[in-house]
Amino acid sequence: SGIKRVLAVDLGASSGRVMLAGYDGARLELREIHRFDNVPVEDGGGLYWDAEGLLAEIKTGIRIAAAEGSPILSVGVDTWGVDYGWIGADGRLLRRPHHYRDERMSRHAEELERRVPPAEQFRLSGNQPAAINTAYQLFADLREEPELRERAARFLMMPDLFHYALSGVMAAERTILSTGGLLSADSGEPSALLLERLGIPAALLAPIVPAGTVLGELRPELQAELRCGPLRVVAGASHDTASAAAAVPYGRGEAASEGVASEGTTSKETASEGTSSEGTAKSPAAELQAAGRSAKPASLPEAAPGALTAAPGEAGPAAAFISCGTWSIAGIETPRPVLSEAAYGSGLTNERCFGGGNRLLKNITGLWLLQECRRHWNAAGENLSHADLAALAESAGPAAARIDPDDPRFAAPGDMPERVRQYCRDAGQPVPGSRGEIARVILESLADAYGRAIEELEAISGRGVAAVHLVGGGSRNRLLCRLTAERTGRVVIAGPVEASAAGSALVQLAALGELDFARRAEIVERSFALERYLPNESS
Ligand code: ADP
Ligand code: LRH
Repeated sequence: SGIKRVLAVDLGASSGRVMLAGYDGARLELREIHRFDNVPVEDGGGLYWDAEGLLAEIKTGIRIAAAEGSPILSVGVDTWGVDYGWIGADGRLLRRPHHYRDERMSRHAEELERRVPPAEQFRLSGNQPAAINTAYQLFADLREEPELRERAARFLMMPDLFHYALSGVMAAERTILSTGGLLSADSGEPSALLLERLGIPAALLAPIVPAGTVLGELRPELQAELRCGPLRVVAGASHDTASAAAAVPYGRGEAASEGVASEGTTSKETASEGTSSEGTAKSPAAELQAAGRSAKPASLPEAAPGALTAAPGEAGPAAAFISCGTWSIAGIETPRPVLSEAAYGSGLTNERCFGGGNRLLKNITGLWLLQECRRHWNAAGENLSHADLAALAESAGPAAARIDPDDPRFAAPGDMPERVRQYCRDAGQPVPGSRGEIARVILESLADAYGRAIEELEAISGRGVAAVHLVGGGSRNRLLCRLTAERTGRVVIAGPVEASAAGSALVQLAALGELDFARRAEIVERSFALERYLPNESS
């Protein structure tokens, strides 16, 4: 048939999925083949990822997809940022990869700062100096486990690790490597200066490849084991945020907010047009009506997809995105890394895109806060789904307190509901009581943080932000979408939900010569139900 199929494996910090993407030349169809939780492992006080378990899940997904019988061209894996595994001289993983929330990093902060002052780290790499950065983690490992200097042949970032297991080829894909503070912002090559200051031997890095590199074929043993054909292994934009950004349908709906960004006021319209075709999902307009507010359909001009705003990196109004999963990453694409004092001071970071551009980003502690609350409540006998929590937050009504989602007290796993309460107590604010109230405090605080981040991105990039694309699992949370429209004062275009998998599929198909990436926005618009939320007056 004319349908080209690829497998997109998307591993988030909270869950993983194997998605089968079919492209017929116009639309991309994504179908979930296999989904699993990504559960960190605690061992001897350390926090790790179960890499072997994740590989087994990836293999299960490939096996199930192959059993359907239609030919599959390729498989590609994208994952969360900054983490990596150590590979020994025999080509095997030396031990479980550390989780970025592992607490060992606190023991090295002082020495790291002495070796590379944070402002210099930013200037050199373009990455905000956060404790979770790959460069810092490598430094900590080499100090705490000096034997690694003898035993380790390489370190491989998480997607590279899985691509290696699948193809036998070791490579360092640039978008994922660019999350860790190791690359020079200017060249995109390893920074010799940073490596030297941190005592990280350059030989530990695998050869660097650009996003969209066909690494090889699935290893013959795996083809036999999984009963599948010789599908290729493609290193796509293998950082999940880079993949998600590759699926942002820039151009759609931005014109609707003209005047909003420039005048700095919010639209008088209180409704947005729902385009969802998902099951029984209510449109935002219907939801607002249900909530007792007036709703009238917004008049949005029909325009050629992609024609409403300048492409990323060009002058003129831009669309920003917020990739909303375990983390919330607010970003805007720029032609080059932005290394100004203001960017550093505002906590922004720069990461590489598929195709070579730059993303100027703010990493905000995201739905992690809600995930940990859910874990805590469910451990105590509840059985709350993500949708249940969103509904509780909705019915709790506006929150009377706010937290700073990025406060360090929220970083490690633990009793998140109590930490939220304690934060409010310490700040002399009303303390939320019920589950819904706590969830509402979190969601409103996140939306506030998004509002601040969009202002900063706009000011520092010098590009007016006309619209915000909210993608990832969090785009399922209508309250969050609505609050984001309110607090950013911009039209919010929600979806795709599975943006990282969609981006992975688009990049794989482009790498195989089956898709023109320049048409991606139009393809995404045609393929996924996107919903628009207009900023309104009441909050
Ligand atoms: P990651 O890739 O980081 O693991 P996802 O993009 O899968 O994260 O997003 C997961 C988050 O999406 C959950 O923590 C939850 O807050 C939100 N989410 C998922 N499904 C729903 C839903 N039905 N309603 C509301 N929120 C949801
Ligand atoms: C989101 C993400 C983000 C950060 C974090 C560690 O999943 O990739 O961009 O790098 O994980």
